[in-house]
Amino acid sequence: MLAPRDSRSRESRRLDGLWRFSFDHGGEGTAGRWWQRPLRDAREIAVPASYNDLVTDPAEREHVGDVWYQRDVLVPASWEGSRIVVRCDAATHRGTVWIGDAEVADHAGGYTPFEADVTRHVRGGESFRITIRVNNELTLATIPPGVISAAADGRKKQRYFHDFFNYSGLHRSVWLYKTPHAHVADVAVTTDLDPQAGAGLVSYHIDVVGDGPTSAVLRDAAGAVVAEGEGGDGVLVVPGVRPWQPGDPYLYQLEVEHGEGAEADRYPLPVGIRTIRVDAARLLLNGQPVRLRGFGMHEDTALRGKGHDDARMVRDFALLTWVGANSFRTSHYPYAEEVLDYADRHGLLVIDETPAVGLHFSLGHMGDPGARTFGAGAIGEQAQAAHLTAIGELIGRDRNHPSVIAWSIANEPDTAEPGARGYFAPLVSAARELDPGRPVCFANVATAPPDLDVVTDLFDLVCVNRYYGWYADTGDLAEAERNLEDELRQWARYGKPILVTEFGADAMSGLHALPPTVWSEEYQQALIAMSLRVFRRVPEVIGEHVWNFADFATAQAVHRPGGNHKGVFTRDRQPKAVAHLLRALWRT
Ligand code: BDP
Repeated sequence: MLAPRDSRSRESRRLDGLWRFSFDHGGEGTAGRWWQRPLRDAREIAVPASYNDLVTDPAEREHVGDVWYQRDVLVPASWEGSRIVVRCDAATHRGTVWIGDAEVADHAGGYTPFEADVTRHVRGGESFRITIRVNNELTLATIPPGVISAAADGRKKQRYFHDFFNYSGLHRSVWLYKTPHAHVADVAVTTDLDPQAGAGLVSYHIDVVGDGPTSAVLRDAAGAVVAEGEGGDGVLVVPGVRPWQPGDPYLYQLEVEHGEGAEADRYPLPVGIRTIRVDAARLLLNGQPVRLRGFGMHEDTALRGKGHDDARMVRDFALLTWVGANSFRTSHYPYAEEVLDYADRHGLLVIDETPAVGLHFSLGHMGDPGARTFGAGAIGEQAQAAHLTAIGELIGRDRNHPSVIAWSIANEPDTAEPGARGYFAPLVSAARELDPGRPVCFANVATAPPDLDVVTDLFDLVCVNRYYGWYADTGDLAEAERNLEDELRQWARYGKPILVTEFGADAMSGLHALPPTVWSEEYQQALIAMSLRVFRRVPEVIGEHVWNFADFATAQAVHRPGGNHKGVFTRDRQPKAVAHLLRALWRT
């Protein structure tokens, strides 16, 4: 799905700001048709933002069910006669949209966009009422999964199996945009390099609606035309190509056109020309081995929760550069498209993850000992269908980003359970079919080591989350060092690149201990230093992503004092001691 972009033929407006807002504690809004009139007793709330940390009542912060957003929108008079679309970048976890009295869209999946053609419901120069119902319930049919129960007073209670707070609401922009009726509906681009000829290849496929010719023009960053093509499919040859890579994230601009003459629709798409390939135990970017240094991250800040915020994004990327990182994983859901655009422009490599987190019902403090995950009554056909949709929407949204180098289709599923193989095999095939060009991976959990895991051979990379020295061998870094190396050497037998997608320790900023003990900044530093030493002794390890970039909010739990403190940076993005160590090691 194409992100809204302005051009000669397209114009867009973000409907960000204050919306009317109501909690639907009694679950009455749908039967009461709340979209048909101004919301009663509404307060104002900010969009984009999670609503949870903007309120003061615990029952509202932890609300499970529907909330309602509403506002009036004026359509510019000059848009009359155009095709008009409403788009919602993220409604977590389900969004339903009404324009006036008409339902125009309903979408499950909290981190991918959806849109509706609303041309027949609105008029240029007039206002309309938009109402969005957002539901945050997680069940065995959703990705991520959860279980809902009833409290004694009748309130719904949400349980989930992942370690970040279930922030809810309109987390990203809502848009109104216009295009011509005959328009570019979608564009898919893949790129290749011909080193002998020193040329780049840009293959494109354009989906259109309506009559008229279709064409594509590729310009360099200075605006000079480097190649042109006619028709909806083609391969553009770029002599003297300047490949996209960290340190030199050079972007060409593809302008796709469809329709007649001055009325034609134009869609501009930045294109980075690069290749990514797995060759035995090496990951090759533009034919050269690449080593990944970076983090698993979260979209998480005080007050805004998971609401996208350009200020946070700019600060996060400044810190990534400062610390010497070249990559990150969008743990544990697709991030805002603005983040990927920014990564494209700044040369960061991204492992792009679906929201399939918590598919492990017996895991540690979040699960129940012995609980089964895969099969009827648990993660069954409905969840698998939702997971498949999530993979399709992730790839459909992000496939044109040069920064995205791999798809991670799940985090820490219970892949020691035999049922995991039947569950994952079709999902991996679907991902490969949708994008034959990028490696497919998932992040393996500690309870599924090489002798128990049943799915790793299906994937291109071995990605492991390991907490030796923290959840295992707590406080004993000598033992942790032996066990970590021993396990990585077992994974090396797959002959595939190994990326350690998580390792780390909680550290309370300002807590010091010599000799180092758990929860101190010194212990976090010692554990990470130990882990990096081990990774450098195992040649198949091609990357290290510390968990986590910054401290983040979780569900309330006795072992999570104010959230998860495995951040290398605090939640307000200041360095802990370990940040300086990483900077010294990564920037050399
Ligand atoms: C892993 C999860 C991650 C958690 C982390 C932790 O992948 O989401 O936050 O452990 O416990 O199990 O800190």
